[in-house]
Amino acid sequence: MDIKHGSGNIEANEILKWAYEHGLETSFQRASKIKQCPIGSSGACCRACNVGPCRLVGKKDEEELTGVCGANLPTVVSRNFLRMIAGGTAAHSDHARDMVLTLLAVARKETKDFEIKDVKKLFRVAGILDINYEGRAIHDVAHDVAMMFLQDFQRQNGELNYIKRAPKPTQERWRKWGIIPRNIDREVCEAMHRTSVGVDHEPENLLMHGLRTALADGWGGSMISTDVTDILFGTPYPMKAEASFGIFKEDEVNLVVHGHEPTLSEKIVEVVEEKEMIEYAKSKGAKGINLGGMCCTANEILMRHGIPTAGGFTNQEIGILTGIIDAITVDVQCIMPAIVELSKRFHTKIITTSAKGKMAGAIHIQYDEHRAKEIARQIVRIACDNYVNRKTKGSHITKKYPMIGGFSHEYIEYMQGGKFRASFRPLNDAIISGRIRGVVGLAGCDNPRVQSTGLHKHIALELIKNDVLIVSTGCGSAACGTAGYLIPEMALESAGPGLREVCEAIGIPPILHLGACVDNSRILTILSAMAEEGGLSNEIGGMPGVGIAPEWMSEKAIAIGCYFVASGVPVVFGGESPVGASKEVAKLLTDVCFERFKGAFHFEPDPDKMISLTLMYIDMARDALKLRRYEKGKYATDRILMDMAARREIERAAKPHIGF
Ligand code: BF8
Repeated sequence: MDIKHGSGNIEANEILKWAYEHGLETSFQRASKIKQCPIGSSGACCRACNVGPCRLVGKKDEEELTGVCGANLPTVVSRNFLRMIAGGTAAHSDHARDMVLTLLAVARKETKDFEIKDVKKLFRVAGILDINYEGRAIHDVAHDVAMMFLQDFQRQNGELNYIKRAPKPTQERWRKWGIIPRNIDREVCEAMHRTSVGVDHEPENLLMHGLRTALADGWGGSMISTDVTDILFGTPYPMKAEASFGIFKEDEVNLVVHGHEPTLSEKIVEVVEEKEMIEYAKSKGAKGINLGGMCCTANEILMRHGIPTAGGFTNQEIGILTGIIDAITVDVQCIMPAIVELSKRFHTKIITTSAKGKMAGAIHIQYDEHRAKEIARQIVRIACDNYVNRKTKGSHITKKYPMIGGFSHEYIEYMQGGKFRASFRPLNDAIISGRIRGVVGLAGCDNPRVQSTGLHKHIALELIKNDVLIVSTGCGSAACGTAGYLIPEMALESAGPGLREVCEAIGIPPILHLGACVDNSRILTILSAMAEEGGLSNEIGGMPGVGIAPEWMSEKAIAIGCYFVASGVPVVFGGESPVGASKEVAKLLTDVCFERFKGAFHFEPDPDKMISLTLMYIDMARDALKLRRYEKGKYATDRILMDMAARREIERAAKPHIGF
């Protein structure tokens, strides 16, 4: 299949081929028809006021290329980038706010539909927040935790609650450069203010506020969301599930939950098990109710209940093309409006549930945490009623892959020493000895402009071959799951000898599914625990770890990339660079960020160069920490399929960073 019309997933490609033959369009065809605007995609289009838009192109030096008001190219590029960070931070953090409000409703006993499932986690979080929990009623502690989290959306000065979870040297860097967030809403609001016409014109000043805003996401919105979700629904531990389009069943009602906030989907998981609901499905001629997930909602319910996933962002239309999804319920983020039109060619009902996210042509059922179960039942009944309307033949295929998901911070700690000796010592030791060369967070979206999910697969395979342990989140996890990579056998088949030994000893896959996109915050706390454990870097910066988002498309991915960079993790993103128009801004994001925080933000479209850059950062960190660099008497990097010219080019590009 043509790379422009295909996914990197075999089953998805089969369905796409069928759709192509039947004249049905998806994001893959639209991406090949609609060319990216080269000016906008490189950050050079200024839309800050109605004098423009001004397109800053031409042969002059970048400082001399200006819009009508005189804003030059580096200013415009950094303003556009800051707006992306603000958008991503707002999305994760508004999700977090809803989670906290649900926790508050539970604490105040305003809803009977939710409870505190993980009291241990509640007490752990209370302890971090310096809230006394011993001998107190659970609901009182939950109330104090929720109120403390709400402060992160309110206080005008001071620091976010969770800043203290970072290693002290990391915090010191943030204080030195003035990027500690005060409250999430303030940083997002200020980002919008600074980037409105005629305010902040200094690229460095704009980008430092960008990092502050991003930290409000990573150590604020995303981390709060992860913790509150664990408190309400349980901290994940490894759970068997299945992935790909074969999860849908011909003879059952197929209902898909898609989006991000896990409150309603948790209730749907419960009600599909109710006898009354199953009888209702049977009354419509189905054998039962089959629940599946998509995007990050899928990750949330997969890692807590083993609910199967149909995949990530680009799979939402392909799911409809199977012809056997009876209803898809969506809430917020990463929902393609195209699914409404496509669903009309089949019988699939699209149900929106958030006042923040409606679509013309969809059914809207307003979610309310105070009557969540009742709403969940209403949605399940719609799916059951629609089962009888399956007429149009789709392209259902039955292949699915087993997978394991749900490696939380707490479980990773537990798996390294059991209940009484849980620690990060074995992981640190494996890195020190060189059995594990480094750790990569494989995150971010899948993207129809590249061979969607194909880059995740390629990069994941090459890295585990090179003894790099992968932790995956979001659609990165979905891509690995639908490729059949999230099983322990992958270690035997594809991992390098050191990584294989570690995986076999613990009984884990070489790619650990950590959850949804907000769960990238779990990577931050894991890195902080590794720093505290000792033997590696005493801060997050300087660890042999890198973040990769090969197919990113969302502003949320940019916010995640930036909070990793500010926390000290080098990051490599694929695709076009949103700051590609300005060398000055690109330099600020690489050299300057590295100097200040030990993180750097690279955009590199070539997948093999992405891998080389990643291994180079890992090996540089290993060298600086004086860890073993050789594997069986040769440089581990020799395994990468790159010619010397390409290697020299990357080393030259990274030269200013060498010497930590
Ligand atoms: O938050 S990885 S496409 S689904 S933005 Fe969206 Fe990207 Fe997927 Fe979850 Ni994250």
